[in-house]
Amino acid sequence: AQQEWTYSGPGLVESDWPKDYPDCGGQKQSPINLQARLVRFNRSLKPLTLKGYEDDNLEFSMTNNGHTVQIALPPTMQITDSEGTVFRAIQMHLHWGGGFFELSGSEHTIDGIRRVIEAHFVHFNSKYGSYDEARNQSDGLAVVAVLMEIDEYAENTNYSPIISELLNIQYPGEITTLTNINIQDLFPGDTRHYFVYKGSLTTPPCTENVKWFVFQDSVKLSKAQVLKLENTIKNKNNETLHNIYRQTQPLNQRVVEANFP
Ligand code: SG7
Ligand code: ZN
Repeated sequence: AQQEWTYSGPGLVESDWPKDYPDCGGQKQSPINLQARLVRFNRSLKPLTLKGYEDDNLEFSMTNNGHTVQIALPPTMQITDSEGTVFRAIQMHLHWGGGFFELSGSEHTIDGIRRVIEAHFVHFNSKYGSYDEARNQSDGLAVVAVLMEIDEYAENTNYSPIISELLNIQYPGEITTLTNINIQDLFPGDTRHYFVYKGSLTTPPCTENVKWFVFQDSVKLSKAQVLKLENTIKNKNNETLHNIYRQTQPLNQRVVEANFP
């Protein structure tokens, strides 16, 4: 029987993921350190086109799945990449740090610096009929990553609907409904510039079929908003979820591109 995966235990700890999930030991894993010196500037990469994201009359379910908080997104929300490939949304979730030392908890780092929070918007290639069909295809997935930082006292009201519902999903399996939220507003104001590379899911099964887009610009949350996220959500052992990010993985033969110098 497979043990439940975790970051630091009890259960299958990060360094042991490859024992039960062989792809986690692969050569194209995520996250990575985005090292400016090694990034290839490609001026022909166009900005992502977002469609269906701006609709603000929708309701979304948000759940605590024991590993993170996750918001279900409809397939009508889609991104088109520079090559014209259309990816449909399935969900967004967050990675954070916290704990006694108030550590940062993003998954990607930039020149070795970890940001406070990282949001992942998971998409599947629209040439497949559903996420389940796409999930094991080599060109199946795309994840758009938003890095977040602290702006001490400035509440980010775009994120307030999420933060204020967290108390209703403290425990794994709990589910709540978000209203009055605009998903496009969860992205940075300027989404033109991004890093792009080929990698994997950052959790088991670590499938190496993810086209990663990491926006250059970050989003800012107030200190109070960050602390509420870091200190509210519990796992199934009734422990507060802290530092739910994977260590950066070797770049190996890959090249990271960016559409900004
Ligand atoms: C989070 O990250 C969850 C997972 C997600 C995983 O733990 O949101 O989603 C579910 C449905 O549990 O796994 C397959 C999948 O989306 C890895 O996603 S990530 O690579 O973007 N971090
Ligand atoms: Zn993630």
